Amino acid sequence: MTDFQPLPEHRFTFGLWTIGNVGRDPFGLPTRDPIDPVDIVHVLAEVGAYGVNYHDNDLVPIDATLAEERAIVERFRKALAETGVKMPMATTNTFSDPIFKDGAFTSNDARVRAYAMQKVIRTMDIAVELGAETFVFWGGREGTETDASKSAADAVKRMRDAINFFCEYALSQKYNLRFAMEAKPNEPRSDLYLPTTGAMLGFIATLDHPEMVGVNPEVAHEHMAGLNFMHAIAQAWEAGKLFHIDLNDQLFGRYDQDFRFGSAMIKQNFFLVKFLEDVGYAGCKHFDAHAYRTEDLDGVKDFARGCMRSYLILKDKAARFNADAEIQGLLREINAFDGGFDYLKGGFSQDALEKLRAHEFDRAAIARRGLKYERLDQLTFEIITGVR
Ligand code: GLT
Ligand code: MN
Ligand code: MN
Repeated sequence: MTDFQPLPEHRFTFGLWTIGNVGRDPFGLPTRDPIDPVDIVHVLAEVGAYGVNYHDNDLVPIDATLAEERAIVERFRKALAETGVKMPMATTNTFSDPIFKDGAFTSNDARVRAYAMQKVIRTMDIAVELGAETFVFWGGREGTETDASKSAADAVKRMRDAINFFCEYALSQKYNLRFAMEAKPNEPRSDLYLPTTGAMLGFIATLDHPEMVGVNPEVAHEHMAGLNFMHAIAQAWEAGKLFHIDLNDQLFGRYDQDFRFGSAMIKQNFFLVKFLEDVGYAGCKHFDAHAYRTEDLDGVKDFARGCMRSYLILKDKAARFNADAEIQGLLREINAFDGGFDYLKGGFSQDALEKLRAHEFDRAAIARRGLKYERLDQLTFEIITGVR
């Protein structure tokens, strides 16, 4: 049994924009005051997080001079050193400023595309200086309201050109950085390009340096599309592409709510945590979420502690699932026939083909077999709810 205290080895991180979220929404003004990035670092140290992530403009205002930028970065670096909070992931804001109203890398305007690329390169330089290992791309404006405006195929090509350029830049500078692409189906654009983690994985395979690029899937973004997040994570993991993860929560089909991890879909969260723990995912677990608009700074701390505690509670539940004799017995029974047909495991051969052709299946008998998933799922529920 554990006391569910976050430890550095859990690699729990929060973005400056998550703790610093002021509670603005499309219908309402901020409900909290902005927090200085240095104070956010101290809040994260207080709640026991491992690290902080940031967008360039969470830290340095978009119109800061180079001298101002230097001073801000140095002050931030000092706060990291003082607290021991790490800065493992950075990203570029290519969505807030009006210049990005019709996209950044996919804009029809070459000036906008070039400006976005310059902004990324500047962010990358500082991020590396602060110790970043992962650089995220979330294309919040890379999409359309009307498809009369541009070719969707050109948009993908432009996106590819930009990412290829950044890979070459990182190689030319000998930066030890991995890129992680984050998909989202819509919001703030009506439709975003490359809308799911699966779409991102397909895109990455077409890059010049696919080995440098993976994904940063976010729970809420796949839930907005009604998809099973754990399945997306499993596909990314199996492909060696799970470079980072954005944990939060919300029900299917809603806007991007970015709720506290564990707050909405507990069973899905359980299978997600179980997957990450079973495979030994060792990357950062970033809570890309924010406190309800109702909260003050104490509520923000409750939110941050809640994200980490819920993860650790579900990790404990996953260990109970794995140690439960009845569940493991059922799983053995369910997989009892997994050992057959060994000759198919080596892939195609003339010999395998002939054996397969000649085999007579008792189709009806195989189909009649009960699979015990009702019992298994009930036991899972009882583990999660603490009855077992
Ligand atoms: C923004 C978005 C997130 C992305 C961040 C990275 S910014 O808050 O909703 O999902 O991960 O750019
Ligand atoms: Mn989100
Ligand atoms: Mn995110």
